[in-house]
Amino acid sequence: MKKSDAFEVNFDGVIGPTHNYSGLSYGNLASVNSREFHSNPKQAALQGLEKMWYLATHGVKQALLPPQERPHILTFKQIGFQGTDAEILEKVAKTSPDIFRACSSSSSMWAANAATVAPSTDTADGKVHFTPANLVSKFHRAIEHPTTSRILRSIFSNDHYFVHHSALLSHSSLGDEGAANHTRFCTDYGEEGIHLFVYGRSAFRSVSHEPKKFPARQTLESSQAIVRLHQLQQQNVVFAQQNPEAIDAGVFHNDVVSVGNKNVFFYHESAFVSQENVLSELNEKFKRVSEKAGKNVSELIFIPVDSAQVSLEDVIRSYLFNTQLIQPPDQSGMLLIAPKECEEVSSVQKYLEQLLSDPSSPIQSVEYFDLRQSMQNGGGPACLRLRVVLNAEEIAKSNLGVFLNERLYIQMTHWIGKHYRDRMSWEDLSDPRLLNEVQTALDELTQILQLGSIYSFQCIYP
Ligand code: SUG
Repeated sequence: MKKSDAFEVNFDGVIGPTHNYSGLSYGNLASVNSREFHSNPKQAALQGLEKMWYLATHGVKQALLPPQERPHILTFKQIGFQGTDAEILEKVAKTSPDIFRACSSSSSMWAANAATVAPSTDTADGKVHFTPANLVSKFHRAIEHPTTSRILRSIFSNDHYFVHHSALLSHSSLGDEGAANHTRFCTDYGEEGIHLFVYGRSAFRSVSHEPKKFPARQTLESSQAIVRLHQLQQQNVVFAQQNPEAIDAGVFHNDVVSVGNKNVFFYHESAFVSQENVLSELNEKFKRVSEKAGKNVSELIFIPVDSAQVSLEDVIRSYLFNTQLIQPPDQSGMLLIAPKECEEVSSVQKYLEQLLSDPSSPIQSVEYFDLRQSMQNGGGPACLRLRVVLNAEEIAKSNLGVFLNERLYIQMTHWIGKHYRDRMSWEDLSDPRLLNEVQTALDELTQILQLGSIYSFQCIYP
């Protein structure tokens, strides 16, 4: 098998049937500002599916991750609620509405936070490594990893090719938000890559400065643990601290201020502490692997955006960097998958116009998507996908039932149409019939995707 027979596969989280706005993520401005809005789960799921289908029809390998079961009865039981499922739901909704909301979020849709992944070209044992993110910083997200782990193990079940680690210890010192704070650079997907790990604070070491207002979710120690678990070479790794001012402005994950693909890095000037050092270390390390691969590409291409062009506030309003930077096989230049908000924020629209008119820019086109249902919770195009670099043999050993093709696209459109509500308010969320609707839908989905039993209502999993 040629090394270059490797692909970046985008695994998008299917937006779940309880998608709603509960204002659960302090530090994420969109989430807090949308609290109490009515959501439309059906529209949300179709918006996500349209993005996936666009990429699939442009030759990009696209797969999907199923939503998690919500409301999460198991968590209610673990914290002492007793009775039948219907009795538990009623009790929690009446006595602990905040816990009810936290356990009803469809937040697993933001697959960039599902896990961190290392491709087999970069790991000492030559296998693909997965570590689900513990997401300890937010209660509603900290309950995701056991199911995430089962889903990943079910898709990548062959232990000759795939290694699954448990989520890191659920303690704030090891706060891990997954691939949202990780970027891999390479000359080709099948060649050795450089891994950029971005953290917001250190649990044990004093770092130059930390955010004053909003929480820094990722720690240096968790990123270091992932590097060890995934058997990455230190010479191929760069650690960078996220700029605390950016976190305080609402940049709760690094993928809100930067995005990279292959040899291109697109970022805001206020992304990192000691930005110049971070960039030069990245470039030095990239040059080494590039020379090793014997490629013409020897330097990273940096596309910085400064505050005079686009302010940090506009970055957060538009999600300019929460875009997907894609190399479609049918195009020479790179394509940016952007949310519609980028067309609506004038500084960003102007910036993108200039970028595209520059013939030397590696980014040659932009496609805008209406992902408003997700965006209102702070989740743009890049949040919705987990990138997994796989070679052709590894793809063949994966569960192909989750890879999007025309048949699955049609099945998913019908499935969403059949099972999803088009409005979700607090009354809808606490409607006792919702649980049964969700379980029926998810049970059918596991059959469509050939995943076996992954939900606790299907078996005795914790
Ligand atoms: O963790 N929002 C998510 C958004 C995650 C975006 N992901 C990336 N940047 N990769 C979060 O803050 C809001 C849920 C609510 O408020 O109902 C929420 O969880």
